[in-house]
Amino acid sequence: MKNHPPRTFRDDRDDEKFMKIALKLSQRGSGFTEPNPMVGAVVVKNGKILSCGYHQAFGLKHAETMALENLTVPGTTLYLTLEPCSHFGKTPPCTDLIIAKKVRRVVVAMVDPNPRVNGSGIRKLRAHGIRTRCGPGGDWAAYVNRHYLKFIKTATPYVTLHAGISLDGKLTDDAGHSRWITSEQGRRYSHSLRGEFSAILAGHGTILADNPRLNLREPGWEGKTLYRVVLDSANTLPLSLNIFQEQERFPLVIFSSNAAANRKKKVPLHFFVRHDANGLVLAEVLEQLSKLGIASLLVEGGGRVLDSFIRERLFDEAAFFISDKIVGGRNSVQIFASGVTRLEDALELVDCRWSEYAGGTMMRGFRKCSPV
Ligand code: AOF
Ligand code: ZN
Repeated sequence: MKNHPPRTFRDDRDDEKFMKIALKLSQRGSGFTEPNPMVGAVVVKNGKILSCGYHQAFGLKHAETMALENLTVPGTTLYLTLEPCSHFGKTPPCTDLIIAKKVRRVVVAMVDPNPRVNGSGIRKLRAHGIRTRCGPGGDWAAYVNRHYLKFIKTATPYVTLHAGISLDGKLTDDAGHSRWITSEQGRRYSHSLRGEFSAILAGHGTILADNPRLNLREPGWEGKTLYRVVLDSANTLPLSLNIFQEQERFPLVIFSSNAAANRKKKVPLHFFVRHDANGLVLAEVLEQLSKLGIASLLVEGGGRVLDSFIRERLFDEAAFFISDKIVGGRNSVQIFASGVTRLEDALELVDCRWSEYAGGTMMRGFRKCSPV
């Protein structure tokens, strides 16, 4: 057994500080790494950062490799937002590089639940006499990687509901129009939100009414691929719609009922699934999306689609853009038209964060008992 010096309070305080830097860094990969995680790495010696790295995009170098590959200094402390991998995947095990570079101490924010890692990275480092601490920044790390964590643990995409609603919870006016319930700035924020996800989903009604492109137009997402998922039970959407354009960068995935009269595939990723009284069976839709490697899904509406996801509790998070307008109207579409019968059954969102913008407020909150 090696004799390690006792850990001082100074060490602990620095661990939190450097892990925060690694976590901020990791988020630069947001939207580009899925279905793999965002990871940040910071290499420190004598209280100074010598190098750092982050996982930039799916299939590219792991964060640890980016931070260590050109480093020649031994005896460093390595801060990692996720346990290092110890398996041969698209890249060799990062633990081997950490050992070869004679890193003295490794601090990880959390264990990687990927069954191919799941503690083995930490065990390997310890077996080679590298002091390893797990935990600092763990809550933040789990929040940052919530898409990855749900997908790796349940093989189901992380689902976020997105809606632009009036102050009185309406998605449309009395005549059924939704343009524009939210302000210009709210719409820009909500477009940018799309970039954080692997896929975006909309129903047949929205596609016909708005003829949206469902693409990424805001700065910062250049080069990102985004799957567009459309629910079209009867398979009746005309090919002249905007959604059929730009399929190279924004692949189109269509789901129709296996009872549709027209069973002809309109795009290569056209799937026919079961249909019940409420529409397409969403669990089957999600299962198929997970087979495509889609780790996260932003559900953009319209009213019927949002209602189904809420009714079946098939969401993890909600991002609502609430405008400073009262719309009213008996025929206007509500956010959850089918509702609950008793107040005790109302859906509760937890850990809600509110931010203001010109003309409205954005709320992001989580479904209680989300499996993450
Ligand atoms: C990443 N980036 O910085 C780290 C990862 O298929 P591979 O070889 O890229 O391995 C993917 C797995 O490696 C991933 O699911 C996670 O368990 C582990 N760590 N992955 O993409 C990184 N550190
Ligand atoms: Zn790795």
